[in-house]
Amino acid sequence: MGRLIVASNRTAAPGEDRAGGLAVAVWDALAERGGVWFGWSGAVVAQESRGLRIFAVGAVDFALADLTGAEHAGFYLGYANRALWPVFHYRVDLAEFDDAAFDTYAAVNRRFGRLLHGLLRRDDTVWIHDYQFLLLGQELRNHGWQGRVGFFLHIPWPAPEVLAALPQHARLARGLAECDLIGFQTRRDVGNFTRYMVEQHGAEALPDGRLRVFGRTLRAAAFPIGIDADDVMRMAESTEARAAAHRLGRIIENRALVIGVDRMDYSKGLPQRLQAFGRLLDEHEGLHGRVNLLQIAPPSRETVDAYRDLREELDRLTGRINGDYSDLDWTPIRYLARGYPREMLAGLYRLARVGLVTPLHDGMNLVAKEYVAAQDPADPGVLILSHFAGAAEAMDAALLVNPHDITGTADAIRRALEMPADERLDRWQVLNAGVHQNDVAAWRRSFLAALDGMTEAVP
Ligand code: ADQ
Repeated sequence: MGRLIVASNRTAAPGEDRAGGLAVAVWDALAERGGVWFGWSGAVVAQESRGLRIFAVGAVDFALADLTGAEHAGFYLGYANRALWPVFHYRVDLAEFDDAAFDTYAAVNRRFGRLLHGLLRRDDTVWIHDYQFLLLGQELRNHGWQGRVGFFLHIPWPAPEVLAALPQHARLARGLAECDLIGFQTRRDVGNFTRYMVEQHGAEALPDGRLRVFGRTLRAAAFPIGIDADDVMRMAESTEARAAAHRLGRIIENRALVIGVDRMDYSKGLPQRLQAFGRLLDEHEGLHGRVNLLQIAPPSRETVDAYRDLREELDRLTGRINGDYSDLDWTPIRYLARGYPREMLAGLYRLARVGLVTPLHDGMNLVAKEYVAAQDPADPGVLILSHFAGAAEAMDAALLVNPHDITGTADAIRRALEMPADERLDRWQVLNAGVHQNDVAAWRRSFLAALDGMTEAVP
């Protein structure tokens, strides 16, 4: 079996955060098979250095390219984060359609495609990740690459009516179709993708489930990503986890804890979540002084305006709710705009009676799975999960909510707080079994098995 070549915008090269589930999964796959992890170095440099930095870490070779300032602005901050991210998360209103940014996006995919192609050997398998590299497969083909190319999209594939708003959607779809296997988080994404290809590009569904489009045959399928559940369970019992739970526990005393943990992003439904908690307090005086919301949300992409606006909105909402309800010895919302080590998070998940995961749209949402895996099996908490998280497709033993329905979400929090122990346990056992069974190792194995099993790499 040939080498595995993974291409992703960020890698787990030394100095990067290697603790995330995806980093671990990709790392294991590369270590098992031998291979190369190709991507952006994270550095933004002057025009001169445009080659690859190649070095080995154990069995894994890294091949990293820098971005110039103009590339970083147009490709990453521009097209990827100001156009693709909002449209794919149904926020066409926040998207900025800038032709020049798209040109830079295409040019970076072209340059990275050339660099990546230079690394490839005949029997390698290429696995491209996410929305930054929708055109990378096509660039490899342009250089004559005929081997297998897989692609996995970590974010949702939106409904065709929404995607059609993106001026370059057809160009992107044409490029993506050069991949042999296109993996999505959910069946809903596969359905949206298939319908888009059929309606917009006349794709034909073949009897074996593959799609014939743009003169190529490809397969689209769902591979829901998981976490390293054993590792999260272990972390939740670590000294660091216990210390974090103890530190917070001293302050909240015997009040029930509701926890939210998210990258600060408008897709995560944070204002609606705070409003729902506010509504809970509006409607249930009996809960005053008896419940706390801990929201951890480290800012991300702060140079993009929409993210600065979100930060201000969250500051304002927290201030208002705390202003309305705080007492001498109780502040209802603790809002921490920073990241924490994963062990500490696991300890806080375990302490929390309720895990509140209410994105407006999310490819999967790993926090939902981490919350479940971190629970005390003898006394687990309750997961409240948005219908619009990819995770909801397989986690219907959670309390599922529509995050736009503020009253409905507030009711779900109350129900979770009052849930009898036997129901909590029943629901958690179902969720936990799924999280362990469909873990991140199962995800990468099933994707790579499907890709390896594709006999006709190129029609
Ligand atoms: P993200 O949008 O980043 O990922 P998510 O799946 O929730 O969202 O993963 C976030 C990760 O960051 C989790 O592992 C979480 O523990 C960690 N994290 C979040 N807040 C943190 C904090 N304050 N401190 C430390 N760690 C924190 C994208 C897609 C998702 C998809 C993943 C994986 O948007 O839908 O699930 O990729 O495919």
